[in-house]
Amino acid sequence: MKKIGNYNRILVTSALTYANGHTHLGHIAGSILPADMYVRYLRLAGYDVIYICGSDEYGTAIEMSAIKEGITPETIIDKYHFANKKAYEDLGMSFDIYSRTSTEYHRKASQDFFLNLYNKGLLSQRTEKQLYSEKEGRFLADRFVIGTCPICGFEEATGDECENCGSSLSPLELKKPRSKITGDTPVVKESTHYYFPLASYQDKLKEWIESKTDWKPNVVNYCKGWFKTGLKDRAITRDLDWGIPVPVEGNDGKVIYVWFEAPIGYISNTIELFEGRGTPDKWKDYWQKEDTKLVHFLGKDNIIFHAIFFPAMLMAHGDYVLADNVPANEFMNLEGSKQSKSKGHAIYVKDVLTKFNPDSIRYAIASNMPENKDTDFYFEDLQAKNNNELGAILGNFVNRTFVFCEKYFEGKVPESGKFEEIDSNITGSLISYTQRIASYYENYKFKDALSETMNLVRDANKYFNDTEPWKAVKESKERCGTIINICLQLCHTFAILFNPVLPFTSEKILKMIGTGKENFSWDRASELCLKSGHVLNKPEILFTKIEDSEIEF
Ligand code: B3M
Ligand code: ZN
Repeated sequence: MKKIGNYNRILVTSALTYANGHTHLGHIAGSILPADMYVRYLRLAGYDVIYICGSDEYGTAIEMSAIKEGITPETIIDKYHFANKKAYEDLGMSFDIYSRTSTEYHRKASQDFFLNLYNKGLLSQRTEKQLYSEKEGRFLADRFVIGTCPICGFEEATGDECENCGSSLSPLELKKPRSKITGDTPVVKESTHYYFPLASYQDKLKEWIESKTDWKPNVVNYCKGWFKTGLKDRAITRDLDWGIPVPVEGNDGKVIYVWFEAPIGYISNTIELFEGRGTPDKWKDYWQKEDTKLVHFLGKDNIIFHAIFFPAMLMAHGDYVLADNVPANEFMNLEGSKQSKSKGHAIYVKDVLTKFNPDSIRYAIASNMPENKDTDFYFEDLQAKNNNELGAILGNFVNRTFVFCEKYFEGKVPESGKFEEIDSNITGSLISYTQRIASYYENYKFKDALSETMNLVRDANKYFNDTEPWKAVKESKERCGTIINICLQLCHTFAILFNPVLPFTSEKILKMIGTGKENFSWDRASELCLKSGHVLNKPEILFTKIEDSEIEF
């Protein structure tokens, strides 16, 4: 297999989606689509890569939704796990596995991990004051309590984190705490919990992050901010009904904290993947060999857990590789304010898929991806991108090439004659285009990768216009054949280069060409792969126009 830097294989994860609601475009823009584009590119380029994702099914987010809907947590997770898995599939996400944290694999992996640290004497037990709701008869862990963030003053911070400033919090730090369910002011009561010694990892984490020269500035800056405040030890158990039991005797009624076990879900899902493939030990290559490149994709609200807390857990354990990169995205807001399933302010994937082509949705999000700052999603933008770019540039080029070939060359790839300068210019540009686009993908610059790919199609349209095949066909059939041969070669190139962002369209173009996947790799995108005389299939329309009435809600 091909090496990427010093690495022999790549392990890509996207933040696990809480199975307490339908997945929305914010998740797609933050962590799912960039990862999917990245792995699709890597596979085409011939790297050994696996892509792991799944549902996050424990924690107070799930228990809270169950209480609100008056059903059991099991019912909630079953409903949303399968709904979200399907929504992602329908949107073309190419996970190697989309599993869940309620599996036996995950229970075992999480408890083993906990015990590994416990047996090393790393976990201390501390009796601490906690918020307790007398009315509900429960401790108000994490999202069961809301209040004002002590760092930024945001009034709706939850007991585990502030979604406004990204700080990780504990319930007692909140000002004006109140129960999320009843609104009551809680009392303080004591409980005993296990603590992870995060503070003692600060120096090691800092050194590790400072050694990273290619991390995005937004991610590094968040981390620097937390180091400045000083990392604190964190409780990793909770008094809750829903969760993975603490695997140490004398802890009845206590479960492992969700942010301790959820990232272990990446590991347990990898174990399940290779078990299913009949090579049960192979997961270790990806997690335990130093020549693995581990990359976590996520939204900015999850940076602390992937760049600080999980790496510290992995350091403490000692058997695992650490992330090579954590290319977190900012948020994609919905016409000006944050998409949030808890607030019902979001565009759900399942809904948008009933109206629009999945590739148009992917393209609109990718071209507006919040790589360095928050962006906004507008339906007008989806319409404009679909009509003016996908339809008018890509669809138009492919369509006119095929229609022309059908009309004048009986739908067969014509012979190519001697190249003129204009021919050599466009075919010669393919090597530098594919190298440039590859480098954008490898450096997590998805917007640039996409716009450069579209620039090549713009060049192709210009080539078609400048060579005027409709005139050439009258003057010299041979010259016209060369032009159409080149245009068809370019269609094959587009099927490859657009695969990361437009997988369905890529398949369609390939089907129209009818050569199968024999030359379907990144290296071949700069070559002229089609043989003259090859019989093409009938052209299909790639993108239909989105009318104004279709984006009125
Ligand atoms: N489920 C948080 C979220 O959906 C969480 C991510 C877990 S990644 C291990 O924002
Ligand atoms: Zn805050």
